[in-house]
Amino acid sequence: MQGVLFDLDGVITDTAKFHFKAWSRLAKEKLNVELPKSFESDLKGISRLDSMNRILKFAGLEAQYSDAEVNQFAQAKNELYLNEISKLTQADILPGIENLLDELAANGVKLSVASASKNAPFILEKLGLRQQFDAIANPAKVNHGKPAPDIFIEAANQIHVDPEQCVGIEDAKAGVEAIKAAGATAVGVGSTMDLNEADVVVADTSKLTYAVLEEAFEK
Ligand code: B16
Ligand code: MG
Repeated sequence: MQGVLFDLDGVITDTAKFHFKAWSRLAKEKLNVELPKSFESDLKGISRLDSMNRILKFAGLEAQYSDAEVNQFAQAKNELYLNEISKLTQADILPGIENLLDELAANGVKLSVASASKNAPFILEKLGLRQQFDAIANPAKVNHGKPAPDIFIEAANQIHVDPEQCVGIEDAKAGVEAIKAAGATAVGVGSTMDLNEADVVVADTSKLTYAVLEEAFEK
């Protein structure tokens, strides 16, 4: 294992609740629609614009707005979201992650972020983790979102490691599919039922160690 490719939301920190809060407010205020709680997990790993389009579809409003209006809604959601994540601190790092990053670095493993979020650099800065990573893949540079492999391939390219020599860590089904499609080893965080395509699944981030990742890689 020469590289580890990290998803952000749900692996390094839990931003899904802030995404949901911002999307719910946007949907209520601009579309007069109440989003069901299931959207919190359904939008995991899905890009901002794809999320917006899914919400419009749910509301039965997909043909009602121009591209410019849809973009404006997505931008308004991001402003609400930025307000939430500006409060993030080191205390919001998920359990076990700081230890894992130290262990991996001590073993000479390169670390890269493969998040769909354009806010990833800002979030890592807020968490005090920006310097721990060798690279952050830019989602604006890739053609297809998860479950396509693009962002994981880009994250591996950024650290100059072949995806086959990397382990990817994900909490979303679309993300696990993306890791496998990139040719890397997939470690899932969450329920085995949702993440059945992963090579190894752990229940939560506190179970992520160098040994678990190395074992998944050697499997
Ligand atoms: P932004 P991940 C994803 O992060 C989130 O899970 C998803 O809900 C969000 O819409 C997407 O990032 C885009 O985020 O609006 O900040 O660019 O799980 O890929 O780390
Ligand atoms: Mg995620």
